[in-house]
Amino acid sequence: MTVHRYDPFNAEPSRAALAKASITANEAFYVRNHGPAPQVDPASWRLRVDGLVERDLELSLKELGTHFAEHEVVATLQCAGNRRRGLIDVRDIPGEEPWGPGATGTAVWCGARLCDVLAAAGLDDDAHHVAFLGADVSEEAKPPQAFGASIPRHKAMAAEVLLASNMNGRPLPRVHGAPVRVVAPGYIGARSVKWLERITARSGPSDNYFQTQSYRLLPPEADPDSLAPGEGVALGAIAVNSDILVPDDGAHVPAGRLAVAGYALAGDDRSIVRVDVSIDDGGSWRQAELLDQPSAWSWRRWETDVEVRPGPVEIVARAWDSAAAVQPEDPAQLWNPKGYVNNAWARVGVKAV
Ligand SMILES: Nc1nc2c(c(=O)[nH]1)N[C@H]1C(S)=C(S)[C@@H](COP(=O)(O)O)O[C@H]1N2
Ligand SMILES: [Mo]
Repeated sequence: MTVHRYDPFNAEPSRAALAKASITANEAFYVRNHGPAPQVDPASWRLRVDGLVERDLELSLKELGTHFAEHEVVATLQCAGNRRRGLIDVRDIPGEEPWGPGATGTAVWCGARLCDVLAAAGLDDDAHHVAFLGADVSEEAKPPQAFGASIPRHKAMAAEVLLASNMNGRPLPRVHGAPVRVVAPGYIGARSVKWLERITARSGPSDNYFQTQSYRLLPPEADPDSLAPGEGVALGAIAVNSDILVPDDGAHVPAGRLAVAGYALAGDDRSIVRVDVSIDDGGSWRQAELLDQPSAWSWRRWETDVEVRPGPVEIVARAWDSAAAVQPEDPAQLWNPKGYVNNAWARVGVKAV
């Protein structure tokens, strides 16, 4: 893992580690923390459900596990800051982690469905959003506060959203939010709140810093340090994206036939329908083969091969989703002050010898 920061811990795996399998090993799964990872005692942990509900709930880990059926969802998480380095290359983004390709990963998540827990509490008619609060306190937030987020009611009631206590067949690791985290597939990673302690039904979105001031798409001229809450647009569903995982950027490869592989991810309920690969900067494209997807909520891996002549070669890729959205070519058009959602064409440079 490349460690961007030790305190709080932030790290991402290499392209090669991500390329290994369609399910990312826990040890190779990126970690994105905004504060110190809390050590939560599972015996005394309680999940509170309150706000615009008919009945407040307070659930122990055992109650969550026995009163609610366990479900499994294979889902890809992706940080809104994934591939930020491509935006930093356009113009510097001070104070934000320079994530490369690895702030994403796919796991088998297991736990109660959020919609089942919300049904037990009974959502009021005017509960249009469901907010989450974690146990970790972030000094990054102004003022310092626990990490929180919200998702709209229709997403909160969707079957794919889990309160996960298990990741790839193992108890949820501490860095990934033990004992229980939200997994909101198809939404930016920031909505999948770790070390979950509280679920609040609200008429509006969460008023937590990470919903009202951070993880927002701002116009290029906005100053992220003097934002009024609510400026810009809160990120939610993920935009179509892809990356090349093989070969690695900067690799020396034999001239001739070269295997190229990667992943593509469509946000929310969309799917990947096509991936194009080019070695002449988009002058001509060939369609990659789309591999079987472990679930509708996971990335779609793809592969193809290209013929490379000796010398430097830049390989580019772009994915299309079922809403006919395609990745844009130019990261300069996407640059934003917090460096979110770089879904420009994937690029890796190799030298064929
Ligand atoms: N409580 C809490 N939840 C959190 C975060 C956090 O810092 N604290 N980071 C969020 C962000 S920005 C992302 S991208 C994902 C990362 O999940 P992971 O570290 O398990 O990969 O968790 C989200 N949930
Ligand atoms: Mo994130």
